[in-house]
Formats: sequence, C-alpha cells, structure tokens
Amino acid sequence: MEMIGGEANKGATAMEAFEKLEKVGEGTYGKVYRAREKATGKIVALKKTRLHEDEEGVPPTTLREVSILRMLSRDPHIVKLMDVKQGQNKEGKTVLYLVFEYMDTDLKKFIRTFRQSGEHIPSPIVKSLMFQLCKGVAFFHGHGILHRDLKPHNLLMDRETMMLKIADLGLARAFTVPLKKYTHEILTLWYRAPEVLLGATHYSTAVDIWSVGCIFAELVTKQAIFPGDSELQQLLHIFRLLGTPNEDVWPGVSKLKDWHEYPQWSPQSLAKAVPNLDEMGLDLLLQMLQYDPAKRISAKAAMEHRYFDGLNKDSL
Ligand code: INR
Repeated sequence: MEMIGGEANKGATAMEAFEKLEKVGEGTYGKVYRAREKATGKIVALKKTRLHEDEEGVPPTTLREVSILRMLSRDPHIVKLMDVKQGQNKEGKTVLYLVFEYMDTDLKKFIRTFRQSGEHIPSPIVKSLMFQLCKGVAFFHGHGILHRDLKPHNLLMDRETMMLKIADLGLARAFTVPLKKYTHEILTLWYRAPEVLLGATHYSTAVDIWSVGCIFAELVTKQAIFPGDSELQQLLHIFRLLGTPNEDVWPGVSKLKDWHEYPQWSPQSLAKAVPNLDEMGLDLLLQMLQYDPAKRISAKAAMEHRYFDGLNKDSL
C-alpha cells in the first residue's frame, strides 16, 4: 500500500474507527460528514473523496496535494487536516477519507441567519471575519498556492468564538477545477474574477482577492454583490456596477480569449451598492475589486489597510 500520511497515519484503512453522523455538506470534491472518533469521542469532519482516475492506488499528484494540505493546515485560519485514510468502495475503486477538524457552521449559513432576522452583521464582526480571511489567504498565497474557489460556503466558522477557517483547499489542483460538482450541481460563479470569466489562461493570486472582495460586500449587505447565473450574466453584473472595462483601466483585457464587445456602462458608486460600509472599508473593497489583476491589492497588503486599524489583530 502506498504511503499517504505522515506520523499521524496510523491504520490508514480502518474506517471503523469513526462513527458517521449526519452529512453536513458537499465540497466540490466529495461529501462531508460529521463523525465521531470511537476511541476518543472526538467530533471530526470526514470527507470522502473518490479519486478522479480509475487507476489503482492514489495518484502521485493527489499525494502531493495531501502533503500541501497538511502543510497549509498549520495556519490557524485554514481548516486542519488531521489524518488521511485510504479505503475501497464496493466497486473496488480507491477512495480517500480526509479527517478534518469539525466546525459548526459556514459563512453561507451565518449570513443567511442574519438575512432572515433582518439584522445587520455587526461591523466589528465583519471586520474580524475579513481580517481572518485575509490572514488565511495571505498564508497560502505566501506558499504559492491559489484557492480558486473562495466563497461563503467554503469558509467555516465557530459561532461561539467567531473564528473563521478556510476549507476546500489544495485538492483543487490535483483534480483540476470541474465545471460541475460530481453531483452535477452547478458551481456558483458569483465570486469568480473577471479574468477567469474572460478566459485568461495564466491567472494569479489576484483571483482569490476578487472573491474576498465579493465576500466582503456580501458580509455587509447580506446579498451577493454579483449574482450571475451564467458566465455572460456574471460578467454583465460586474460591468454594470464597476463599468465596462477597457484597455485604459485594464491593459490587455481586449486580448483575452473570451473577450467580446459588450454594452458600455460607466462605473456606479460602490458606496450606493454597499451602504453601511464606512469610507475605509469602501477603499479596501475598491482595491480588491480592481479589474486589472496587477492593480488588485494583495492579501498581505490588505491586512495592513487602515480599515483594520483598531482591530485587536494579535488575538486572531
Ligand atoms: C460544516 C459544514 C458545518 N462543517 C457545512 C462543512 C455546514 C455546517 O462543510 C463543515 C466542515 C467541517 C468541513 O466542519 N470541517 C470541514 C468542510 C470541508 C473540510 S471541505 C473540512 O473541504 O469544504 O469539504
């Protein structure tokens, strides 16, 4: 059997060690269950991942991704991968079980409860969540890793402590980002950067910052800022608010693979689109939603932005 774990890889096939409780979510690459480790009673999140290829064993790319995931989970704002176990399904195909720490909610659910109660998310909470998000993103960007699918559903939270942790990371590269979930559920486009939508082939850490900006706006308004239902509609949502981009604001945009002629809109006020965000917050948001990826703020620079002045950063 191949080696899939480090020191923590005791009994890599013994899934009897866990009692599966309810299904809590569906990541892009597999179902996630709340589970109890029988020996300790500890509650964990168990993610069953069917491997893409039908080859035997675990492909080396996956092994590499698992080790990246282990390395990244050293950061307090990235969900901790505790163990990896290898098993087989009924058809004899290899499955991987990733054992993660358990978090009781995600940002999508958190935002929804505020939307339903009609209350705003208090601005100190928005600020704290945004800082934690920037910190986690800065950590994996610092290691040359892109997430490429940041969205509220992938941001786990502890309601008690307001700790935020980024999930659904790393394996993205082993499996290549699919258009649809393995369940054929359609993936959301709402957080996708314009360069990705326009067919850029070489994209950068800036794609994640765009998503972070969209999440920032959504925390403030409790509504997605660009809720497109197709790639074209997604672009048009962005263009209607931020203005149709051109070579002046974004050199090279008209050379991108999927660029066409679009209706010409001029930029609208971000302050009107995201009311209740203070001037400093609007400045940061604007820097995250720059069209030109090269002009978009980095996660590290965002952490130093004046919007976060007065936040007790050391406690996060
Ligand atoms: C919850 C999820 C609680 N906890 C959804 C969820 C709703 C309520 O996805 C989840 C996870 C958890 C989760 O506690 N640990 C992990 C998800 C993922 C990894 S992943 C680890 O990678 O997004 O599927």
